[in-house]
Amino acid sequence: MNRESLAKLNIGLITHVYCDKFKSTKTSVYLEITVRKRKVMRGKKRIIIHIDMDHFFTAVEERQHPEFKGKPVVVGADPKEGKGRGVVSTCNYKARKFGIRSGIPISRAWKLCPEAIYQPVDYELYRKVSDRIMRILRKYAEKFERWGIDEAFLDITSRLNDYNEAEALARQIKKEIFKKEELMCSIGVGPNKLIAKIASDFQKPDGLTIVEEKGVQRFLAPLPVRRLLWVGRKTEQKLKKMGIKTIGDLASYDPAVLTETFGVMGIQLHLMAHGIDRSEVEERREVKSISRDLTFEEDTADSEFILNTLDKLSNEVHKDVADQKLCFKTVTVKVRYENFETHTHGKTLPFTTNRLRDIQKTVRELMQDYLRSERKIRLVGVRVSKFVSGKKQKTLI
Ligand code: TTP
Ligand code: MG
Repeated sequence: MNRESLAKLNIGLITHVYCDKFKSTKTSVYLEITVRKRKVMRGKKRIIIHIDMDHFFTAVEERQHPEFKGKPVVVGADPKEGKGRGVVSTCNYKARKFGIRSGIPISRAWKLCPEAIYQPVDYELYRKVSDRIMRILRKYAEKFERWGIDEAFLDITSRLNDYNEAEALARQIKKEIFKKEELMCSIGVGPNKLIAKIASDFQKPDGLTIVEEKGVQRFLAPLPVRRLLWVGRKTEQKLKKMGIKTIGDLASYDPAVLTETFGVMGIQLHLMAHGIDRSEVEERREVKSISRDLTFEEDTADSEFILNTLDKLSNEVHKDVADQKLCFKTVTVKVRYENFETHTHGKTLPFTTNRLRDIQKTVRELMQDYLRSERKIRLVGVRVSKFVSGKKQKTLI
């Protein structure tokens, strides 16, 4: 595909881009991206709040166990005195001082801080707490969007007049969450979701960061590109090789080269670096997928054992699905071999269902290819997705 058609395709795909002009010649393609002032100015400028709970799982554990106070706490797999094989879900700020982070092997966490308190993951409890927090938040906004287990966006434009009022509201939200749940959160306030989210992460824990539209560029410029949504480690490395470390570097980079290098995401990167994000705060299905993973005590090629484990994981997933009165269409398995090579394989059923046996049967079917080889498996997982609410479901048992 040549540069011109690539860029045209990109424009077609990114429907929310504010693109007034698109110019292209044989040798250069560039997008002139300007905010459509007419349209934006006609309406009131948006004020968006993003709330993210501080070290959520461990904060809930600390609340349940006052004796943990002041100690490093890690929630995740059993460390088994350094021989454990799962990962850290999260840890409190005291444990972060030792270098522990979400996602690192639990064995490494143990090496970094054997004296920390290690707690298993209690999803059911965290979900209940999360549901209560979301109920508190929802009432503050006309438009509310739960973004994950411990974060949400609120569009408060229609209820407030300016950023002073937004600041007062943010403080009130913090106060109410603390009073009712004894938990702390960090809040970001900004002209769109992107800025609000980056702002909530800016001063953690117990932070409140307000970025008005006129201060967006100044706020973003010194931050590392990794702070932008969708910039993962790989993109970060690629940008680094291009000499782009900060969001300011990215903002001043030629968008044509970004598009050429990253395709559709190049435009997105350019827009994000300029703090542009038109996406709406919208209520949507609260969960996109429900999953459970398990790392085996020892790598194994024992088919029966693996399938029995998957049945148990299916059972746990099903419990969550039933609790939330959901019906699903897609079932996916995850397999990680001993060399960490990881595969996911999914199947969309021709019907929607909420039955355990549909999960178990599909999982067993999907696993067949992976069990034929003698390769040892380290981790397996089950995920269901493509939900419809149980209430809307007509074709159930
Ligand atoms: P985060 O909000 O990313 O992390 P956090 O709330 O623990 O810490 P912070 O104060 O920096 O916001 O994630 C919310 C919860 O999601 C977290 O408490 C545990 C869970 N989680 C995982 O299980 N695995 C992960 O890799 C991450 C990042 C989070
Ligand atoms: Mg959090």
